[in-house]
Amino acid sequence: MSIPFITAEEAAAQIKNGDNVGFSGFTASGTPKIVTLALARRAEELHAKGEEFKINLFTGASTNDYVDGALARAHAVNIRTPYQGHPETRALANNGEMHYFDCHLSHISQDLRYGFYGDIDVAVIEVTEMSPNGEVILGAGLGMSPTLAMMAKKVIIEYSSYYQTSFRGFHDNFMLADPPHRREIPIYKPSDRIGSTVLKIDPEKIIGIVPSNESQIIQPFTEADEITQKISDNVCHFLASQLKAGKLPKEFLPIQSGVGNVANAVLYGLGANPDIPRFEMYTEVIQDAVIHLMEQGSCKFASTCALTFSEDTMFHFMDNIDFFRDKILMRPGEISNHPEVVRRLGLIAMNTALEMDIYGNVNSTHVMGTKMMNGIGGSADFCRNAYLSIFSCPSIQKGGKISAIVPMVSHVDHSEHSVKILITEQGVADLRGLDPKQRAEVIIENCAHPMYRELLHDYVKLAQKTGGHTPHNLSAAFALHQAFLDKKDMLQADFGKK
Ligand code: 0RQ
Repeated sequence: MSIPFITAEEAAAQIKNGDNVGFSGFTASGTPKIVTLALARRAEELHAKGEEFKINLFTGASTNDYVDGALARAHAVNIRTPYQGHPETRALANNGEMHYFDCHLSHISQDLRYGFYGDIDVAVIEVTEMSPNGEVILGAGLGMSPTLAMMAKKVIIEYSSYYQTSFRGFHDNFMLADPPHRREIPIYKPSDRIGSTVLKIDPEKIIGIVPSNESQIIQPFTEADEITQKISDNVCHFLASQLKAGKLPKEFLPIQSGVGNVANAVLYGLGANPDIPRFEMYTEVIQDAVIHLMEQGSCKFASTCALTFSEDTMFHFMDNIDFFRDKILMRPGEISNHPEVVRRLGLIAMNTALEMDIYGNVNSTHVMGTKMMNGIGGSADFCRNAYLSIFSCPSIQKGGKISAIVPMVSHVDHSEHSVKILITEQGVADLRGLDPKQRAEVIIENCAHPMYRELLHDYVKLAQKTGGHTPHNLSAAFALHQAFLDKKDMLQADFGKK
């Protein structure tokens, strides 16, 4: 059968109010681009006529302005999951217009297959090559395309000619059988391929192909500032010291690294550190730094779900694609982040926190306990199961008006039972083997900013009057947060009168 070429508008017209719609991609990479823009225009036109139009939006991870931005501006999203990082989507999540539920990225594909969220009415999948029998080569982000392709009642293909070089060979499409039939995932080292380079989509379900040449538009990273550099130095020295002390195998272990400036600086730092052996990565996203480290020889291999490169790096990658062919595999998010593999390979997992408390609980998602920032993303997939789980962040924010070390986190994403190491620009708190009272001492002394240490010690003294294994004074535990909300400065908290 021949599959017709259609316009983005014709494709968008196939999506109905209330549909569950799944999009390919992971972070800003590999998402559809022009179908979503047409869908946003369609929503605006229908709203102008007084008609309701909202979809339920499912993706592998966060997306970009083509998806989250355009659809949020068009007020076209009812339910959103599993992760977002766009200011306009964030605003809708926080003002209650959009129902956002934040979900582990390794869970979303299986939760859809389990039927937790209903059917997928339409999937829109970006591809870079396609054969008439429905075999496609995906783009720069794999996300949950295998699950979407299997579940969707209708599939729209956005055929991208932006990628000028063939991506054939970089993908490892694989889908797990669901319980009670699930077996082990046969990945014993980051470079083990378990699936297929092509994704097979039933051609009967494909309603049309929309040609596109839109770019990914990913901004390059800014140079590391002094604080970011200090955090990166602390992470690198800590890992080198663990190797020296025999607490990490001498071959080193694969690295998972979150997204952002700290993650980027840490990777450059590891690459430049003569005490760190050449390493592999088993991670969910690779950014510009990894390409540089591969060319330099310090990163040997990366298993990832997406290539989240700035435009210059993407062109550099495509110009030199043969060099990278045996060094990168892109897998579905449920495999790139799978706890079974994370535990087996013994990853060094490095993620970023908004705030950490004196006992080692971490908040990555909610500002002052209430306002959603992005979501948990893949951080917990890795943190809970890693060999070493490290969380880092600057010790203060907003010119010192906020301390990242607080008596009790205002929202818990990663509990004290999963978090092993905390790192700020001030230093490293190694929590392994410490009881809560010992942890509080180490975290305050090594990680809190000096301007907050006395206040935090005052809290500990007050909490110890209540006693217990993990001392807290429940009416004072959020005094720093309350001081920021009332007086715009956590330092105004006062434990003297409690
Ligand atoms: O505010 O934007 O107004 O300047 O939060 O903070 O320090 O720039 O940190 O951009 O690295 O993001 C945890 C959000 C960190 C991110 C988080 C304010 C601060 C600033 C941003 P401004 P920074 P980053 C891989 C794994 C969860 C998902 C995850 C994240 C803004 O890393 O979303 O790990 N992680 N995914 O001023 C109030 C505090 C604050 C605060 C920072 N305690 N209170 N505001 N800020 N701390 C990715 C995937 O899963 C695909």
